[in-house]
Amino acid sequence: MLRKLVAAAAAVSLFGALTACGSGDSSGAADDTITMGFAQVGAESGWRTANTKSVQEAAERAGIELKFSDAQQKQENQIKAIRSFVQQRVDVIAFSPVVETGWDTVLLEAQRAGIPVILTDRSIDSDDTSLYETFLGSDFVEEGRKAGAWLVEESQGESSVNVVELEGTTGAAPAIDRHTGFAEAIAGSNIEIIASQTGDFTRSGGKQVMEAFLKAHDDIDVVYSHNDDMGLGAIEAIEAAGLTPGEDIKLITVDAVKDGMQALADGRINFIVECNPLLGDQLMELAKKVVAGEEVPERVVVEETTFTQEQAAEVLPDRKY
Ligand code: GYE
Repeated sequence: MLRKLVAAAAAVSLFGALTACGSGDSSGAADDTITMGFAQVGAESGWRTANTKSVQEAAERAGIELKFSDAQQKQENQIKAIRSFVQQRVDVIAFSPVVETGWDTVLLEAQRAGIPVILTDRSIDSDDTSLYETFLGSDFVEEGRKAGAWLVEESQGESSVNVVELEGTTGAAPAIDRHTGFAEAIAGSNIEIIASQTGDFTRSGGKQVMEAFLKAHDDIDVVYSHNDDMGLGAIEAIEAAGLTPGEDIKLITVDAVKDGMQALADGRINFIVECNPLLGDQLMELAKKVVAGEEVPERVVVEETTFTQEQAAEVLPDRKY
């Protein structure tokens, strides 16, 4: 509400400025094309690559002009990108916050400039929900629960199960929530997380952390990885240690990108919880509504499933990403 008032005030003062200097054709204000500033996290994983492609292609289809920036997993870069979008007076800003906290100042700047913000993929942790119009993305806690529930089912009859956890980027919503959901699902069971460390959602990070885990523990039964890429890195470390992934050490991952699904079908991963990166079309639809001043839901949750090894083998030939 406040944002709309500020936007109206900004529009009035802009109009005033334009008429005062007697020209109105150079600002782009008369052009109907929507310009979106999109501040992406980076290119850390197969999921991210698929997400970027989806956003770029959907913008093209929707006739939205996209200003795209890659923050290389650094919050300061994303903040800079958002500031520059504000300066360029884009019509709408969409971004996937690399971490959950520390956004209020820059989002207030966007709000004061009358530029609506859409959160996509990851959310922020702020008391001020007027700083963004809507959040389009997955339920990461639910993803963690699905991973834990599968393991509880699988571990029936075992006396104890030792899990090592490869966490996503520290402070990122999917890392926090996937841990929370998993811990909730295994509570009171015979399953224990014996070590947990960040691999920053990258393949090399997953490999490095798994190498260290294997050196420190000789009783690892299961790897729970917050994404496929870190799991694929862990597979390399497990094989290098002379063990068989999927058998000696089981793996559960999240995402279901092609490389992950291939490893699942091949028996090197045991279970994958899907996280859908194809958010582009929904994002453009929301952007059009927000720019037109129409109501949008506060939260749009993406529907997702899970895959066993058999299911992966079935769907793999048609997998788009
Ligand atoms: O699971 C991971 C990526 O935010 C849901 O980020 C996304 C996560 C995804 O790096 O692969």
